[in-house]
Amino acid sequence: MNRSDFPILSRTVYGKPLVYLDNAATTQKPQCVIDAIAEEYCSVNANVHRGVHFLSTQATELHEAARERVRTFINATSTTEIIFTRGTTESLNLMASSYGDAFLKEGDEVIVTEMEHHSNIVPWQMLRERKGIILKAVPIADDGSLDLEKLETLFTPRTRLLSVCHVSNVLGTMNPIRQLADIAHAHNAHLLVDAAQSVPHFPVDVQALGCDFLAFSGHKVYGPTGIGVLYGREALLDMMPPYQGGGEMIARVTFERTTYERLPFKFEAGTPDYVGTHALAVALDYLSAIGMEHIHEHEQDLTAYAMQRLAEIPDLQLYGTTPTKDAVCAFNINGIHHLDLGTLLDRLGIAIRTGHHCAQPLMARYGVEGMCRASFALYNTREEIDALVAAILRVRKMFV
Ligand code: C6P
Repeated sequence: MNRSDFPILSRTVYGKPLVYLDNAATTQKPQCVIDAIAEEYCSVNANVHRGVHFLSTQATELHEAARERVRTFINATSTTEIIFTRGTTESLNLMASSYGDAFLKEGDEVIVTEMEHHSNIVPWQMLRERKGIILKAVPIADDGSLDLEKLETLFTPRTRLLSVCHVSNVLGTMNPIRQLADIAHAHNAHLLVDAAQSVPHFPVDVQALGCDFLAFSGHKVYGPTGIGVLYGREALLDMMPPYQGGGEMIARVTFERTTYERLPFKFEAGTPDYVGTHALAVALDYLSAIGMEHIHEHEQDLTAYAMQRLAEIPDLQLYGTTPTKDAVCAFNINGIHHLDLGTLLDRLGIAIRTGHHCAQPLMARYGVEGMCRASFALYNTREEIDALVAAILRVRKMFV
């Protein structure tokens, strides 16, 4: 993997080389993505789907080509199934709102898991307040794997949706999505996948997974911030009402009645982030050129190496120890507060995330307030993991 494609990786912090291990929060951007943003503003910029003029047509072509690029990247059957949003969070809020309106009545049930990010919990709780739906959470085992037996017992005839992360942003657990799709469908429920932490790391094929909906963020997949995707099966999206009203999403407006645009525009009110969509497509091209299988292999090696090296540190507790685990290592060290450890590592040039990782119910499950988390990307190296371990040992000496 070519680190020199990522300009930020050559900078120093506090006079130390940057060791960036906070990739689950956001990934760094390759030069081609940065250039794509600058070039579009320099030479193409115009609003899309509106003008007949040259620039608007060109910007629209780039924007719709990006939709096709996303389609091929996740192997959706049609671009009508690719909705651009601001990110995973907005995709999941769109689901709670529109899917909630179309498919959920008072007393209907949505099942999530104990390892969900707040983005896949809070929108359903807000819907519960509005509509009186029932929200259930599948428990996890100590190693961070889903309790599939328990999951089966949570389904009732009122269960409409199972909504799960593909990969946990804290534990790194890779959930068996194909199996979960089969379980959900056997109970006449739909499956929504929060793929924020899987699309950046390995090939994701929505048809092979058998999911009904899938969400991810551009900024975690080496693209820009402020752009994301919701994939949905066309037949289901067709049955869902718009999420927001305004320009772009209408067919005809009178004061008496408004009709809506066809898919996917029905869900895309307002000027879209067309520079973001193009830059996202450039990021996906960059990943495809390297090969998602190749990236996965590299990150699996880093994850296994990091787990092994971290386990050598005395008093270190690892969270998430399933064999099917990817790109994330969460840990605490007895006697050192996670914020202190993160702050001191930062002074040594090492960026990790500390805190509750937007997964407070998961922290409660493990009886902690927070954790440290190192998370990997295609440009990380075993040497950086060695640097992390050496720095942790150095900090630990200050406390024992
Ligand atoms: N997790 C992390 O450090 P947004 O913020 O919309 O791009 O993504 C939200 C989100 C949803 N689901 C999962 C599994 C996630 O990991 C995230 C984002 C970051 O873990 C920031 S909190």
